[in-house]
Amino acid sequence: MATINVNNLNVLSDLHPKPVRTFSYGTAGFRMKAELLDSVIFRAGIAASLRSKKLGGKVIGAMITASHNPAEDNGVKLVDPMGEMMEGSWEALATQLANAESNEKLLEVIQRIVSAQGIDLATPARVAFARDTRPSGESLVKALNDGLKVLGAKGTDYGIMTTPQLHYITRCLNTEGTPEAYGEPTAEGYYKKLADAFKILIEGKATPAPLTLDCANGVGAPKFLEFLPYLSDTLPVKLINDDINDASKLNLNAGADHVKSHQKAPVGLKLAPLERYASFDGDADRLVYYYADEDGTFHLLDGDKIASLAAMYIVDLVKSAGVEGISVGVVQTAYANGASTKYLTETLNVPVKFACTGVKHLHHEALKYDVGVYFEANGHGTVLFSPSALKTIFSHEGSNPAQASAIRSLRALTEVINQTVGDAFSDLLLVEAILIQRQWTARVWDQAYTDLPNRLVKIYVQDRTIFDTTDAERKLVSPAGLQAQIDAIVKKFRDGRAFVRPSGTEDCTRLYAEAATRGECDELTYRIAGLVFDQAGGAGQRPQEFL
Ligand code: G16
Repeated sequence: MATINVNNLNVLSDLHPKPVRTFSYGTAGFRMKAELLDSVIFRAGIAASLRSKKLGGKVIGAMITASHNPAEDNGVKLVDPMGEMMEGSWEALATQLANAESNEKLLEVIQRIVSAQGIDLATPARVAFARDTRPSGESLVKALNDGLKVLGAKGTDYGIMTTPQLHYITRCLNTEGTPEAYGEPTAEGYYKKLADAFKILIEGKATPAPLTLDCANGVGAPKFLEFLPYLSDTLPVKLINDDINDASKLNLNAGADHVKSHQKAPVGLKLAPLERYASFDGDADRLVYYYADEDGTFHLLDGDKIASLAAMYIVDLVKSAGVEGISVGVVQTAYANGASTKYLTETLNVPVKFACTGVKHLHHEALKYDVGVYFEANGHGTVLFSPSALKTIFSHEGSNPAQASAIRSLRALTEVINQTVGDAFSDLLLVEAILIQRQWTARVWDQAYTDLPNRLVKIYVQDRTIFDTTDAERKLVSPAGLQAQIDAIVKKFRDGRAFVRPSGTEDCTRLYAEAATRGECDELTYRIAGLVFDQAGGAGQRPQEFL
């Protein structure tokens, strides 16, 4: 029976001392100021090794990124073998490893996990990892590598990649040579898979007008440039905010999170009427679209609009293909605009389920449908096809040319969509393919339903851990009494809805509000933001009016 080399552990752990601080695995992994992360990433390497051993040597992914956060932050997301976010129960184990106060305690936690999980330490462990463009990534990779050495795991460094590329590669490595083989485990394999499927989806259609793509000055920029040749001029795209050499620009007044939160164009972009624009976030797992109408009014096409477009298209395609018994459902969070839920359930007649914030929660709900469309309003999401749906789609040929063509499109759809996790490249191709097939502009897409005016804002407080929620994060249970005060304000606004929850990725709380008109929504937002700031230890400047 293999044992832990304690001397090796001590030597390596001494290189990555733990600061006096408590860490927790948040909405998407550990995430904070990069200077605090060295020991956390080292221990995440141990967590990934243990998880791999537990799963019989399957490859676990580790992505070093802080996604939409500012440049000085960083983090790590751990990826399970099929490319999905690591199982919830292991987040607690990773947290215990991160918080062990000394080498002795760290050894104790490892031993406890080994025994509780029935792990055979002799099982080999494999970990695939990559990082985004943040300068801190390089030294954090060293910490991760040291973590892998503790239990002798084999690490493979995929260099700089988008988060969804690493998720894709993890699944490919684990399914290689099996009937579920997902693709070639390389960036090239990823590009080819997506581009080939996209070309099938748009066969015979005219090339669209150019898309302007804001890359948040993040990893999406060099990677999309690398990807473009595979599309062979089928999709004209002009990149902006593509400077990865000046790290301070990452996500700064640019990218999907900025556009969604501020509901305006990113820095350096003047919107031409009725042209279409899109933004990635810093690690290219989120996507939002937008356009301005003739009078310059800004229109956002966020994750809810993408989910609605995808659901509409898939429902139509399933019907046209004449395939029986494929249920389509959508998963949203409390951030979903009320108008989108109404459109999905009442116009498209598709069931909608709600999950807590975090794609990991939505993903698991979406697995319950044959075709599960899941999107967060912030533009993070994808579509999952169940094994039985795939079997049906790939075993039917259709009894007439129209059905055969719909089946061909459905098959291509299963390939263009990254089924491991929300992926801005793949989602962009999905949206573009639908718009091209329908010959729709962004405005026509937008007309499916009208969003209730809404705001998503950050409120900075001294200690966000005093916030606790219930009811899928829609109600506060603490600070005591605050929810009742929020309810009293919301009641005064037509179609008013609002909730406050602590962020799991940033040191702030988030407030979402919607109401019948823009003016009422802004007033509602302002009043609740002020209330929370005053009653719950606001930090820095009191929230300004949102006009
Ligand atoms: C991550 C998660 C998303 C979540 C977002 C914000 O996104 O993957 O599911 O919506 O954080 O979470 P919170 O409101 O808890 O801060 P990303 O793109 O930053 O990895």
